[in-house]
Amino acid sequence: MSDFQRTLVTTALPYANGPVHLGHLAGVYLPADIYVRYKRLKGEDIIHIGGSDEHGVPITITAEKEGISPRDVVDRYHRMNLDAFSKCHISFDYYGRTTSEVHHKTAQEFFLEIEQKGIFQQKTEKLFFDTKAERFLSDRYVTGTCPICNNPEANGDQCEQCGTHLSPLELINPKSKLSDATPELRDTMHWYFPLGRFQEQLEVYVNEHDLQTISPDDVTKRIDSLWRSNVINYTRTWLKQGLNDRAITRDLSWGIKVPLESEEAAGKVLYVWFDAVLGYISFTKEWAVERGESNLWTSYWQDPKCRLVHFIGKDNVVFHTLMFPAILMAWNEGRDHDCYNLADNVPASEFMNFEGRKFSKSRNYAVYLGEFLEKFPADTLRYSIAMNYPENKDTDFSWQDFQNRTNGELADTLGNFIKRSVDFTNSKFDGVVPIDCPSDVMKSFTVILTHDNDVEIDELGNRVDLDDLIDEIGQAYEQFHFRDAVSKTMDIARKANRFLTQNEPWKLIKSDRDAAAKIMSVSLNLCHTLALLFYPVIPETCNRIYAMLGFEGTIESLIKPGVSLLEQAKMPGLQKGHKLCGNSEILFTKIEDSAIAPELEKIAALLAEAEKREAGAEQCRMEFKPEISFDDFQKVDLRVARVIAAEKVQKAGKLLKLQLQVGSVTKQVLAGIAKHYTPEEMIGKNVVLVANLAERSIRDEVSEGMILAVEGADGKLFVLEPSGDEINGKLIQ
Ligand code: B3M
Ligand code: ZN
Repeated sequence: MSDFQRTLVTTALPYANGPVHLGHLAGVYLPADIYVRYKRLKGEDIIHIGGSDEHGVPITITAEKEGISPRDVVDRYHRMNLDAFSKCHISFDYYGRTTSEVHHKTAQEFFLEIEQKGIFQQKTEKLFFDTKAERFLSDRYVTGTCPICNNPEANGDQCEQCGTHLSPLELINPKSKLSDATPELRDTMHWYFPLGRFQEQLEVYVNEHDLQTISPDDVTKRIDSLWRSNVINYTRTWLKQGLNDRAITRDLSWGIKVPLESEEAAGKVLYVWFDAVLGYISFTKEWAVERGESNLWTSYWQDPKCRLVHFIGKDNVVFHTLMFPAILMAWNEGRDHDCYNLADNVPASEFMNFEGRKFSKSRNYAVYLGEFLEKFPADTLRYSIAMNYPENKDTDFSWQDFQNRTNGELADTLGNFIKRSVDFTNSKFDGVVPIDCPSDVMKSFTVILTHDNDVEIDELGNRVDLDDLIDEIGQAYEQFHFRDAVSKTMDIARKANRFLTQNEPWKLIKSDRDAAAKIMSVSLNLCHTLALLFYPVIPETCNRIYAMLGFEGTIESLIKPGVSLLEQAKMPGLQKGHKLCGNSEILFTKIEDSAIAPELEKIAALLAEAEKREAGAEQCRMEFKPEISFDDFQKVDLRVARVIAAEKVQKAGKLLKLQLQVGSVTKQVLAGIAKHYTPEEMIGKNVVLVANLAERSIRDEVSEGMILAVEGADGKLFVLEPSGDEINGKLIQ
């Protein structure tokens, strides 16, 4: 396997602009915590760094809405999220904040390094300026009428009603959200990071992590470094389209100041994404200082023997597979020391839905982590969510599923097995392990049941040993298959439970006390094994099992560098004479229907609300525009045209510049379809052109008409394509 000596795990920094919900937990924080705990259990050197993303426009908007300062907003949610994470036993080694001094310095240091190398570009663009508030307005601060659906309250970046992504310049009657004033366009200069400059380097980097392109010799050696197909796909889509320059500064007051004295830099801050990813570095520095070894952070960032792993959701992939690596490449360029490692793996999750719907903070359809944990124990949630981990497709979490898993798997299987083993030993063997556990019996506990039909064999016809089962679990963790690892762990509990039930020590003891003693010593040792194996996912419960088994310290206290407790789980850990604590407890309380009934009611209400909203939207679509006369319609000149050339418009991610042949004339049209069609796909298509539309200019380009398209599911646009022979240039009527 790989020769990394330590691991740095980072988790996406949630915006300190709202509470984290179960979707966040499922996609990012829980899998990361499970992975980190698993590695710690193996005695490996690993740290988990996370924190709050405290910059960005949504935070200032919340502050303005509530009439408080951005600082108040981030203080509130930082505390709230940190508290929820800690209640959920997410064991960060450090949880920082991007408003910290160390972080501001770190981000500025990166900016200056890249600026001094002359890598940034500066470009002047036109941006709305609020003359009353004397501020440039970022997209979210502009509102106006949507040019697509006429919603009078569309945002400068997107229309919530029709879902279209917009630029503020496209809004009809734009207004500033700050003062209601009509903003004016002014020139503003910004720094751009030329992502395209790193295209080749990034391709080499991605190739090393893609099963399709990695050299065959490396596949087995670096199997844990291969990226999931979703991560590869998102990244490749970007690479294929060609990487563009990205603005990394903004005209805002809340954020990290551009660290230059020049007039141009005044009033500008770093773009929140440029600063946020660097938070991982700043927080590792702060962690090292807190430990009293201020240089220790370099062992995790600058020593190639450390493996960097980013846990994120699918919406953040390219920031972690392209932007952040490119920023680090820019830093590393021309240096032979203090170079940063690039991520070795980026296990990005798909989404976990709730009761069949996407979580949505803005629509108030969410279950927040902190609130959930006020009603139910963390471990039951952790287990259920781990079993629903959205590894390569979206999954769904429901109250029913939560209840079933808690009652059936945790309580009836795991809890029941542990309690029966301990109770029986307490009552019949004075709470003492009666004999040394025969390790061969423990190893093959799944087959000593002797009923032939109960023998567990794998597809190769081999007997399934405990060692093999544990190795498989380990492999699943190493490769980020969390659901697989946890369900295999539960399988061992199931087998252990069956071992106890089918061997019936309560009957056996009447005729053969030694035989019953043997069963109990194996069972108790399996309890010990399960406590270790389940530790990554339900740590609190495992510590309670440990206490019931008569151990003084917690499992954490057993963790030692270089000692694998996972290996120890394969062997008997309780020998003859070991005294249990003497009591037993119910590890998991079953969830009654009455406990989830109010939750189901709440969900039903939220769903009804959502449906009403959607029905409303549907109706709105059916409310036709005001009547026009036939003559009015006749004024519109619709023509069949053919796309003869197409290209992207620089700086306007949504626009394609199309050259259309309409009979003997050519016309240039800018169409907002770049997210839906590549230039190549458009060439050769017949389209419907509004040929007599007044000329408009967008982003310094002229558009001499428009082409017709319809919006399908998820906002995808479909261009109307008329078909027929020799129809080019013909009037549509
Ligand atoms: N705060 C976006 C998000 O929460 C952003 C992640 C930053 S990771 C460096 O989805
Ligand atoms: Zn709209």
